[in-house]
Amino acid sequence: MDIKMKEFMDGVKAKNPGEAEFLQAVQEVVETVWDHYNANPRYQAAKILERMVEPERTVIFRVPWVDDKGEVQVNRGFRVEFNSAIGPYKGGIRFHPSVTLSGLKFLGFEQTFKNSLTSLPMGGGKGGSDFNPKGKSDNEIMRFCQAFMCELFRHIGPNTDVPAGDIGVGGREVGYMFGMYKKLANEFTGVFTGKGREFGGSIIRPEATGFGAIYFVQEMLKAKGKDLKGLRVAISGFGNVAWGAAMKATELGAKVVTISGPDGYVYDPNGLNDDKINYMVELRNSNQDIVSPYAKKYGVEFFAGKKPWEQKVDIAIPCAIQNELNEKDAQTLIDGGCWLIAEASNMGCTAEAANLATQKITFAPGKAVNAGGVAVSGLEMTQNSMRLGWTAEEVDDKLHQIMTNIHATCVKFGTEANGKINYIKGANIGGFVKVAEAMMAQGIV
Ligand code: 2IT
Repeated sequence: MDIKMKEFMDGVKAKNPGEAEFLQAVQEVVETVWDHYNANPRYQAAKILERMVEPERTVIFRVPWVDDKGEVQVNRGFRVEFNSAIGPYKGGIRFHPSVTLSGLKFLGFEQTFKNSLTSLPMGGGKGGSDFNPKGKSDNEIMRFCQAFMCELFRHIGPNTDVPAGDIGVGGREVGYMFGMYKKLANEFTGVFTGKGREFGGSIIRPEATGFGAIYFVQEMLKAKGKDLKGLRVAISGFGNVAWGAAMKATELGAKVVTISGPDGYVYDPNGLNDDKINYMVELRNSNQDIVSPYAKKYGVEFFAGKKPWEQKVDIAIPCAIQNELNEKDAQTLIDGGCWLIAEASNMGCTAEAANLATQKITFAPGKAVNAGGVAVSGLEMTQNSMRLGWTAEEVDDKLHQIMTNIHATCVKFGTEANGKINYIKGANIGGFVKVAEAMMAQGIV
């Protein structure tokens, strides 16, 4: 490692002790933008990277609520407002027991580059809570969302910070949080995205992350002179992202042979179909966080406690959570003939897995692959500002165009001397340039 880069990273480590996920995300970006950064002394003079790795603001708050038994519960709430150089803070809210400040800082940091890649005017932010939705009643979910919003409402706004869903936060939770915001602020604004269609939500937003991921994979295949038809695809997860990706991949003729949950994974050699995809949604909505009933219903194999990366596939698309695919998994996939890994989850691969896949096969990072979700959130903000709603076709066309453009950006900044596309480098430099230039223009703030 370059000595100056090591010094830089040592400084970040000293300031953020123990924040493994955040440091992992920073390291990946710093490694890939370093040469570009050094070639621009004015960036260094303005300490652009030093400022970029420091969130503009972090809010941490107590979320007390009462469960169905009348017992008081206390969770921790967060909002990391990372960077507002190119637009209001924008990013999802995650409810998951694994949520920590480090996790949300990594997500907010990644979101800044991802949102820049979409070309829409959105800064980066992320929030959430260690609240575990598993097994909670609808009333408990509502009370928690309301308690969470009782504090968060004073920090957000349609021109300040616009949250959305993420793991554990879907249309229902966004609805409850939006309702409480509206009551407290006494304003009907587009302060959230992923809203219900009846109150300003964009058509295609639920599908957007998964659809966008497959549009991006299509572009990756096109660059290789291939297409999706007949390819075997391993997907992990069974939530919103997995659902959209499975639907679009299946529609385009691929065979999606796995889905997974915290309990293990299902191997379905015939591939998913509409009926099975609908059942996946039913499973998710049951709040039980298990996929094993799928295997029982469709008479296929279930592998308890395992991840789907041991199956022989052409393409692997992690759609669940960070670091769900490690170096050993990547090696197993490659040994089984897999030739493309596209992260639809945020930082779905460990650094070692991502590097191995970049060297040996073709790899694309989450901030490019999954940007379709936040891109359609950006389009929802546009529609809210115009007080108009576009048709499914209009939104889908725009989403498709944005994903094609992000791929072109990766090609522009990531093509190596040997002609290979380094998507990590392409996405990081592509995302970095716009934020850096905006920060330069705005002075030391
Ligand atoms: O990780 C992500 O990009 C999201 N959870 C979506 C964020 C958004 O604001 O739509």
